[in-house]
Amino acid sequence: MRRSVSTAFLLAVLGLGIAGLGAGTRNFTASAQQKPGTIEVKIDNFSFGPEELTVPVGTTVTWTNRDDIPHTVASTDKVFKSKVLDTDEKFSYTFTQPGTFPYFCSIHPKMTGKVVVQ
Ligand SMILES: [Cu+2]
Repeated sequence: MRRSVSTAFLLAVLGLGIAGLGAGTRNFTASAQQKPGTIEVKIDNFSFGPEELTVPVGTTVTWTNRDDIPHTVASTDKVFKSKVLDTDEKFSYTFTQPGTFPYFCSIHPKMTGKVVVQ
């Protein structure tokens, strides 16, 4: 009798522990999805891809020049500006303020893009 009671008690504790673990895992997943990370923008064939993107505050955007000619990444409002990027060179900027950040290539001003930070 005593043994069966303690077994039932143990099973109950185990069950609570597993339920708690499950809740913990869900919370962890939710916060991981909200965490800002790094977003890649490819420069290729005289265009930025994606041309326009929306990211959470704190996100780092990395532009990589996949074209075989040099380009730059220059903020229209002079918030950031890369040096001239040769093929496969990268430029990164971390967006710490919400807002809309249009940019262009200063060598080919018809190349434009936009980052919206929320
Ligand atoms: Cu360019």
